[in-house]
Parts: sequence; C-alpha cells; structure tokens
Amino acid sequence: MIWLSRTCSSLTLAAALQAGIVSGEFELVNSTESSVLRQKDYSGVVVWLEPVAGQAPVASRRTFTINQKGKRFIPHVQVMPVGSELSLPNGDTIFHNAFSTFSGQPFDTGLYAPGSTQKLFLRRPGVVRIFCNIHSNMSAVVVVTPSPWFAISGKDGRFAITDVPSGDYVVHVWHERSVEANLKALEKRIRVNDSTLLGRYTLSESEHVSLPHKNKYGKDYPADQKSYPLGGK
Ligand SMILES: [Cu+2]
Repeated sequence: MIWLSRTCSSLTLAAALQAGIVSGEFELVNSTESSVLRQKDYSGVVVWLEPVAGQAPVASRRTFTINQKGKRFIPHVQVMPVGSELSLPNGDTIFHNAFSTFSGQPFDTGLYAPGSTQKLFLRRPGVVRIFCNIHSNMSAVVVVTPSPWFAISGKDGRFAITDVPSGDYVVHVWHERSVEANLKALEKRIRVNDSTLLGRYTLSESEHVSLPHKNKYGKDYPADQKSYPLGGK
C-alpha cells in the first residue's frame, strides 16, 4: 500500500510538473474600430486548445458573469468551457432582457428587474451571441469552448493558457471581427511541454461587415426604444 501511495503521489507530482503555459499575442490590423485605431486595444480575441488525440476533460463547473450596466453587456466578449454557468446580473435601474438564437442553444430570460440576476447553463460548444430585446445596441458574445484550456487577450493583445498537460494540441482562434476563413487558417498543431510560445498572430478585420441584428421575434427593433424603470410606466 505504501508503494502504491508513493507511486500515485509521484504520478500526480509528475503530471503537475509537466503542465505548461501556452502564451502568445494578437495584433489587430485593418480595423475601423476607434479603440483599435486610437488605443491599440487588441482585447477580446479568444484562443483555446483541443487535444489531437482523445477528448478534453470536462472542466469543473464554474460561474462566469456578464453584467448589464449602462445599457451595455460587460464584458462584451466572454469565454467559458462547456457546461459552465453564465450569470447575467442587471446592474442598471431599468429592466433588461437577454436572449439568443445562436449555436443551437437559444434562450430568452424574459424581462427582468433592476438588481436581479438570470442564470443559465451553456451545454454545447459554440459562439453564442446575446442581445437585449429592449435595447438594440446591447450585445455580447460568449465563446463556449470544448476544452478547459482557453484564454482571452488583454488590451495589449497578450494571452496565456495555464495548466496545460504535456501533449499535442490544435490551437483555435476566434475574434468577432475576423471572418471564418481567416480564423480557420490560423489553426495549427502544437506540442506542449512546459512553456510554449506561440508568437504573434496578426488578425485582419478588413473583411468584417457589421450588420444590425433582429429582435427576439426576428423583426427590426422599433425606432422608439423605451426603457422600463422599476415602478415606472
Ligand atoms: Cu436592455
């Protein structure tokens, strides 16, 4: 028993020691976004790893949050592993809604009051776009990854995925203003040992087209968008 115990401990220790960090950075080019042009804000690019052989383990259940504040979803882009809980607190003094018709997991919270929170589980990988049925300019994106190894770039474009076990992986990248073909071209196979540097990715936004979205009924938002304060009319 002692021998077994020591063996398990050694294996656990070895696995922990073999876990690595995968890091790199993104640069956004050909953008028309003022935050990119003026502040070199390269945040919001999502990256995740999928093992070449076998399935990724299911991540332990965690809650990720997108706040509703100032008639905005904050953060605008969130990333979480499949099976995670998404929390949507309404931090405004008016009613909001959250709905999605994307990635085969549609939902509609209905109207909900200031100070209250809606929670839901996203059970399938994919890109889930979220809107408010009252305010057409409110939008968010949740990238639900099929593995627990993911990251999102900060303003400086850098990212780091920690605790990645040694092995072979495919790197996947997603960015809201990059077209699917360009993102697909960035996929590459890597071998992770300890610290693995992926270098600099350049993502062009030249082919991005921003289109207005429909409300939850599939129709245009009314020109007169009302807000509903608590206790108001
Ligand atoms: Cu709203």
